[in-house]
Amino acid sequence: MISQDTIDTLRKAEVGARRLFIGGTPVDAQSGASLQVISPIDGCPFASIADGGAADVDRAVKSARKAFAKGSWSRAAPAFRKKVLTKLAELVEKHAGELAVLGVRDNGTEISMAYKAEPLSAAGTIRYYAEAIDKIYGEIAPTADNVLGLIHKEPLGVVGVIVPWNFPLMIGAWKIAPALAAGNAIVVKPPEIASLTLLRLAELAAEAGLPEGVFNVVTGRGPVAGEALGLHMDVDAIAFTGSGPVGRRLLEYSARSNLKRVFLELGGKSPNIVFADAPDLKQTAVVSANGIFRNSGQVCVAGSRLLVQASIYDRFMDELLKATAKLKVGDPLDLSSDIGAVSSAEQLAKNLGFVARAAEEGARLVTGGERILAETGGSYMAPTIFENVTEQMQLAREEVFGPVLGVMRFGTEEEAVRLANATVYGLASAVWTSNLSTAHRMVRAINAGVVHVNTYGGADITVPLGGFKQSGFGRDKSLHAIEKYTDLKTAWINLG
Ligand code: TXE
Repeated sequence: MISQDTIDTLRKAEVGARRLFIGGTPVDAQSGASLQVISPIDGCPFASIADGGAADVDRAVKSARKAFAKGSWSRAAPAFRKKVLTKLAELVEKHAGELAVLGVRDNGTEISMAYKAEPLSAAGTIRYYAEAIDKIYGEIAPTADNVLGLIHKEPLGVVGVIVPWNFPLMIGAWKIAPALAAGNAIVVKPPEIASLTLLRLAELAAEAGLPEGVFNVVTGRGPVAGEALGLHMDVDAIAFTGSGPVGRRLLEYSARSNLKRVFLELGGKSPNIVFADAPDLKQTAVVSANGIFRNSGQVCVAGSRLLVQASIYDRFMDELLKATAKLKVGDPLDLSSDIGAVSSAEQLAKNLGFVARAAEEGARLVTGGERILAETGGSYMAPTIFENVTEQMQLAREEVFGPVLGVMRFGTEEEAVRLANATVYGLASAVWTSNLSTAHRMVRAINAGVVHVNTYGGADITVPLGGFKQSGFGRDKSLHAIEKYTDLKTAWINLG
């Protein structure tokens, strides 16, 4: 773990004006425009990023296409690609402190979480796909004797990567690493409110020996730079994590342009289901509180709907409130903070809007519900719990993406399944029970990409992540993710 002294030194580092990264070098946006970077820690600007536009995206895509066609990455020996990506993983680890603190200044995630979840996790992801490069084989089809059917796996070409601000490095790496491992060139559009770590990652990739033009970054606004990437005629695929409305736009852009593939990881309203026979109510409460409140609830798999069996309801709520009260909200660069700042003033206002509507609709506020530490100038929110939430309420249907938990009670297993599946989402879920049969039945019955049993979150890189229903399609993580970034080519050879 990083020390408080190191954090306190790094937090003062000058960041200045950051430029786009195209063709292996920093460049200005063609318009010369820039965007201020405001830290949610204190509401103060501390850097600026280039406000990239369509011309910059075009330049980045051309640079990526040129690098792809040249073949110094796309057709390089797998051993070379493995060496470069392994070196990149090492560099990310070496600069973990710098990257973690830079990211926290940008998006407010508590450093105790960000240090592991951002640079260290990204390094692990990059190393995982680096290791995979020389272990993936093509196939020989089971044909008749007079022909040979070969199935080649080829990179797609130019892949656009659009990621959100909650964990830009971790989520970015889930897409960047397999896309690069497969031999693609990429253009990354970071989130406008948290671009700094991905810009730094591109520099480290160049230092690791990635040929110029293979990894480009265009910072800027979603509806401008993001839209230009989505509409570009020479981008072969877009890998996206973010909101449902933008996911839908990307599908439209694809239809209106070149039918590029679009992979979407969208939001969730994930149920966390506690049965009366949960192994340890106290521990279940602690993990459940962390499962919604860490990073101020800005986690795509956050357990934002808590379903508690009626017979233990009062006891469990008691434990949950105790666990929540112990979570310390504060300066995200203080190692003792369990929860940092909400990513921006806009997001905080949106969260408070959800709170007001939940109260209007008749849910009962148990704790929190307000902005705190306003004197810092930053965006901090108290962990918030509502009970008596019904499935019709906004709080049960829409993703808040903030530290707001809605609690419902259930009687039977059937009722739990019905409530769990009563949303348009299907990203994550959890079941707490000591009964193996209940656990397995629930795993089958819940419509979600992941069902945790007796834990919440924490799955490693070896397993896929992604949603059912309107939580999107296409999986990040695991060897399955590489398939998204490769195309199959058949060679049908007449042997005479
Ligand atoms: O997301 P957006 P925002 C949800 C969450 C949150 C809400 C808004 O509910 O409150 O979305 O967050 C880029 N064409 N999630 O506004 O807008 C944008 O620049 C192309 C849940 O940050 O989806 C950024 O890089 N790109 C989610 C990225 O899309 C566009 C994580 C995501 O931004 C674009 C994030 C456009 N027209 C938000 N408009 C999760 N569950 O993980 C924006 N972008």
